[in-house]
Amino acid sequence: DPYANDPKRHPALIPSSVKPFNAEPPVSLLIHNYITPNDLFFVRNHLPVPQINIKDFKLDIAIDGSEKKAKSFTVDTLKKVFPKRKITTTLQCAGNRRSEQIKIKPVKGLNWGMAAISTAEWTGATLDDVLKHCGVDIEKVNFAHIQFEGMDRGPDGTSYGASIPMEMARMLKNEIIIAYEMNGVDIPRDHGYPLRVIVPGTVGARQVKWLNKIVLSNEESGSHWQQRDYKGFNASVDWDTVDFKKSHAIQFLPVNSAICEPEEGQTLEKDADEVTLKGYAWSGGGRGIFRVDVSADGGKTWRTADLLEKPESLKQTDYRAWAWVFWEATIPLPENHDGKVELVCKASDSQYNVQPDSVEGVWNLRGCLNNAWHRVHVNVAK
Ligand code: MTE
Ligand code: MO
Repeated sequence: DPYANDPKRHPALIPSSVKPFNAEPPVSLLIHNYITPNDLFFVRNHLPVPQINIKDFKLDIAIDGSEKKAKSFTVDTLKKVFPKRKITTTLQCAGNRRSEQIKIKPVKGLNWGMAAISTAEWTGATLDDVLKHCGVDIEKVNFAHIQFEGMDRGPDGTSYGASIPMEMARMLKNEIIIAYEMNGVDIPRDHGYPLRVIVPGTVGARQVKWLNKIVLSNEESGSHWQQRDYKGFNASVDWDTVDFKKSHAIQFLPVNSAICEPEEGQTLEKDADEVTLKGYAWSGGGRGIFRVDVSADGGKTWRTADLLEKPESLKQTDYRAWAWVFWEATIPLPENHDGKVELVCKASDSQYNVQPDSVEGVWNLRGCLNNAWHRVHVNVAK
């Protein structure tokens, strides 16, 4: 069993698959802590967790077609040679909220609820510093992509891999880090021990765990996950007509939000005339959240939620906002509600991108990128 050496996991995590291990925390716990505790951080593994002996571990940096220019670093060297950079980011899987798409029409992918998203403070060396040390200037280099390879391997021997365009590395200069700590401790095995790349504002799939190779190249990563997965399609594309070559790899994520309290199917207090909603909102690309709107009548009328203060130490602006915001709103219930109420939330980000209204409109055969208005149905006891 290639999964026999996987680490122990927190019993509160809700698995969507066990081998490989994939799990999300209960939503009530998700919004309990602005920084997700490591053992409650959602886990998305495509393969067995590799067993790594730190004594033998090296990160190789290579330039495509010129193996001679490869440089290697131990984790100790990364810690000693480069200034420590800390960054708090929210990491979201492209499949977050997929279960809402599955309800409409089956898709291929894990049945994620709304907690395939978590936030941590990462510490590491910036990619920029490390490349500079290798004689590479991100501003001037001619290669079009940066590829990342992990140490987890499939039965055919190929490892997990992904890439980002060099243009993104330039935009995110000083923000992309080769992380060795997660919330102040060594990165736990499930999350990439000993190294993972953190690309703020970007889909989880590019933030390669168990990172042991970086390649500068004119090609995107050739991996299955870059080429034949994690891409967007319209709702009419099916498995007979899909052409992965014609779609872009998902990178920066769209604006999203979800109601974590109350939960679907919950019964509110007897004769309640108002309801308190709590949840999260986040957008990719560094776009902060300008507003979260909530409705208690399925989206006919709206009120604006309160955005809760982020920790002072974050110092993130509306245009370099890498971490989520929590929000709350207490709103009246509609007068003629028949005991059933549809609660809705939607967020606007700092470029005034707004969540689309229907899951039908964003449905796709892989069930990725669900950022439709989030709806929760509750009962009101009479
Ligand atoms: N890196 C490696 N090496 N192997 C993986 O399976 N999964 C990716 C990404 N990096 C993956 C990986 C995906 S799809 C996501 S959403 C994130 O890791 C999940 O990170 P987490 O498990 O720390 O939450
Ligand atoms: Mo993912």
